[in-house]
Amino acid sequence: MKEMKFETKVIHVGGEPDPTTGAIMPPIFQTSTYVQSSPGEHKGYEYTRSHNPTRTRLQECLASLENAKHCFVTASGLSASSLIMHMLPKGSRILCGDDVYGGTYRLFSKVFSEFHDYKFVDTTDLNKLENKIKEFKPSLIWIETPTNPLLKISDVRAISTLAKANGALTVVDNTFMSPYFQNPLDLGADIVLHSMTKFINGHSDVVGGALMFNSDEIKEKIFFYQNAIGPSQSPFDSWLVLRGIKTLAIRMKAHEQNALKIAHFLENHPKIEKVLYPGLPTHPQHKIAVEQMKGFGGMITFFLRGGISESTQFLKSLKLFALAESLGGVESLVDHPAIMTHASIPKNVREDLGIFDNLIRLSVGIEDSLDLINDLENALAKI
Ligand code: P1T
Repeated sequence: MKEMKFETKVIHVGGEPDPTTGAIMPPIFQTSTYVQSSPGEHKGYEYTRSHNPTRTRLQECLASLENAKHCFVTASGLSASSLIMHMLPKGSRILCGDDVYGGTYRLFSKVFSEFHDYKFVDTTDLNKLENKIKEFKPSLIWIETPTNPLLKISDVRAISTLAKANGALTVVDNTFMSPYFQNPLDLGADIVLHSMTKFINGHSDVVGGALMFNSDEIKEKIFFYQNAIGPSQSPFDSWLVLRGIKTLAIRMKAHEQNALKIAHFLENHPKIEKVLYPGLPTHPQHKIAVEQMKGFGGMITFFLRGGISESTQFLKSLKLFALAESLGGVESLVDHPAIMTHASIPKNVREDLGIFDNLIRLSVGIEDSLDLINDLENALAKI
C-alpha cells in the first residue's frame, strides 16, 4: 500500500481494531503490570512505567505523523523536555531561543541550570546565532518555532545545518504548529517535542508530552531515563489522546481558517496597536513561515493600545474566549502572558523581549468565526 496521507494516518496508525475481540476502538490497557510465564518470559510488556500497549499505539501514530522512527509519550510537555536534559552529559552547553514558554524558561534557568549551562539568544537572527554558536560551542540548540508568545519563526533548515556543522543537536518544540502544519525532522532537526496538552489532544482534558526522532542512540537514552525516572503517561490519558488525535487534521484547518479571519479583523481595528500572526504578510518572518510550514495555525498575539487597565477591561469583557492558560483546544482561549503563562520569566527579561502588559495571546478555537469576532468586537468596545 502507498504511504498513507496525514488524514488517514491520524485515524488508522495505532488505531487498528483489537485483534482478540474485533473491537473497532482499541481498549484501554488500564494495568500496572503483566503476567510472565516464567521469570523474564513475557509478551514484551513487564510494567506500565516502562511500556503499555495503549501508549505503544499512540507512539506509533505520533511517530508516523512526524515521519519519525521513534516516539515516546510522557506525562506532560515539560517532562518530555526534562528527559532531553537528563540525556545530556553533566555540564552540557545549551543554546536556547530567547522567546520560549515560561515553564520551559523556568525549567532550564531554575532546575537544569544546576547541571548544564544555558544561553538564551534570538534564533531568528542567523548571523547572531552563528556567532553565538562559535563563541559558546553548544552541544544542543533548542528552538520553539513559532515561539510562545511572540510567534517568532526560526529557519529550522538553516539552524539544523549550522548545528550539525558545529557538532550540536537541534531540538524543535513544534507544539504551536502540531505535526499537521510543520515537520521539523524533515527540515533536518534531530528531535521534535510536543506538548500534547495542546493541539494534538485538542480537547483540553489531558496533559501530556511527546518526543519524536530517528536516532537509535537517542532512543536508548530516552528509554533509559523515562524508565529510570518515571514520567510515563497513564494508559487512560494516552487513550484520550488517541481519541482526540483522529480529528487533528480537520481541527487544524478550522483553527487556521478562523485565525486568519480574526487576524485580519484585529489588524484593521483602531484599538489594536499591532498583530502578530504568521499568515499575515506583515509578520517579520512571513517568508520563512511560507517556506517551512504547511499552514499558519491557530495562535494570534496582539498588542492593545493602552496598558494593564485596558488589557484587564478587555479580558474581563470577553464571553466566548475563556481567560485561561493553555491553548490548542476546540474552544477559544485568551491569555495575558505577562501575568499568566510567562510570569516565571523575570520582568526585565520579559520586557526586553517585548512581553508587555498590553500583550494578549489568543488560541483561536473552532467555533463560528463571526461569533468569535463579535465577542472580540464587543470586548474592545468596552475599553
Ligand atoms: O504544559 P505542558 O504539557 O507541560 O507543556 C509545556 C509546554 C511546552 N512547550 C510549549 C510551546 C508550551 O506552550 C507548553 C505549555 N504551554 C502553556 C501551558 C501555555 O499556556 O502557553
